[in-house]
Amino acid sequence: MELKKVMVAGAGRSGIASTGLLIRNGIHTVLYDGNTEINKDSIMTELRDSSKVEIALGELTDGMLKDIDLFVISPGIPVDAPFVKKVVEKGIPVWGEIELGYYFNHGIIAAITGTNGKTTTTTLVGDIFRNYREDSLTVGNIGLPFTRFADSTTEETLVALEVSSFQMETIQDFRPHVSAVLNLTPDHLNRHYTFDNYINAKFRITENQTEDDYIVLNYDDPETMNRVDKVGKAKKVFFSHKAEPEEGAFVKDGSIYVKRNGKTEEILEVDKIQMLGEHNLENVLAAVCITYYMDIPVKIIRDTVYDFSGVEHRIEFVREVNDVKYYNDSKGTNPDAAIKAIKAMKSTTLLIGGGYDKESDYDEWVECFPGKVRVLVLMGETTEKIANCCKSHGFNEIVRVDSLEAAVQYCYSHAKPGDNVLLSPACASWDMFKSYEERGTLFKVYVNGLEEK
Ligand code: UMA
Repeated sequence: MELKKVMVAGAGRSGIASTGLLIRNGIHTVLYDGNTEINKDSIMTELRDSSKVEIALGELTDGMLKDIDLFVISPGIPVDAPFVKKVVEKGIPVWGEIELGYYFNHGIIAAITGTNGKTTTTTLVGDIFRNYREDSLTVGNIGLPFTRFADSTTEETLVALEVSSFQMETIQDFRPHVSAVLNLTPDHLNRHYTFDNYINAKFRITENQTEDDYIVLNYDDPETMNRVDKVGKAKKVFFSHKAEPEEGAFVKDGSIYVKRNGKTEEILEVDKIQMLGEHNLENVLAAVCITYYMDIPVKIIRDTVYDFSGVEHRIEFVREVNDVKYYNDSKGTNPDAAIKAIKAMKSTTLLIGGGYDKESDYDEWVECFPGKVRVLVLMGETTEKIANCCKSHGFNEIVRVDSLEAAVQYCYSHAKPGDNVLLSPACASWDMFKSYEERGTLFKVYVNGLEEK
């Protein structure tokens, strides 16, 4: 397809990166956003070469779409948004930001999705890549848009790419060399409506792969394995900490092994992994599997895993004050992730939860409170929904606050020596914050401001 004039929708991180890529490649670009309050000048400054860019704000009109031969949407924009439907009706192709990046990419992609563990696994895979080859990238849903770097890749570049269900809804030819689906539990149902739609969006990651590619799947995850026969043409390899799959990574006698084409090789010792929790063992197994099948030497995989202590905002230890440990799990944006954080706590916990309503079901989360959570400090849009759920499960230790700072102050005054304070909201952040990163960063600022008594 010849790209002469492209419209990019959404002036967030992905939209600005996509616009930058297009203008770097000499393509006339219109950056569109529904929000009329956006500051055009600051976007123009960020884009540097602004001679090839127009910015259009407000309602999308027919006039704005004149001569547009491709419409690129940011992941936060639903494919059924009325303005996107209008574009489709006009016969203009609609790509997501990942598809645009793929169009300009030359590198070898390992794409990683799943409900939880994506960021940790992608970061670890990216670290292994970097220790093997300087020419490598860690990008995608992780927070650094793929389009920011896609056109600077060479055939040698190793790309660790985190992808979300939102991003997979809008691919066309996107074909990673290795794809990985880490696990599947209900999430983002306000956007995808049903769990099945959400799963189908995620499995599009395998759609264009061929026999020369690999699909890495979690052998222990029932929802993933239920669909194993319907998944793509690529060679399937598995990871498991409970069983020994025919092909892939597994745990035996305290070590991780990989079995490939009938040959088994020991990779590393489980005791030497620094990250807490069973879910992190799964993340390591996935990363081992992905990189081993990309022929990265075992020594590099092993040394990188031993060095890796986890990622920011994911069960991140912040500080100990008055014998109370504070953990930032702002990335616990759905009940499943938040359950994993509670399970990783070694003593009673004051839990800070609640936020943007993704229409999740909180029952399983609340069911794991007894014996672990002393008090739940609630904030944000989902406060009453979660409070009602707690009531129906007989959990009454609830406190309502109207800010994150107040939540931290409450925990500081009420925690007993030996307790943990855990921010793990089970909800997205978008009701009170720009992102989970902003929420986690502010939490750390408040915690770092607490004084020893
Ligand atoms: N907008 C419209 N119309 C709409 C909706 C949004 O014009 O109907 C505009 C908004 O006014 C705003 C822009 O779109 O200006 C925002 O775009 P965006 O929401 O796609 O945000 P980005 O900053 O581009 O961030 C996106 C991802 N955001 C989402 O998927 C919601 C980031 O994932 C990702 O890190 C980033 O691209 C870089 O690739 C965040 C996320 O929460 C971390 N992801 C979800 C998750 O992990 O669960 C999927």
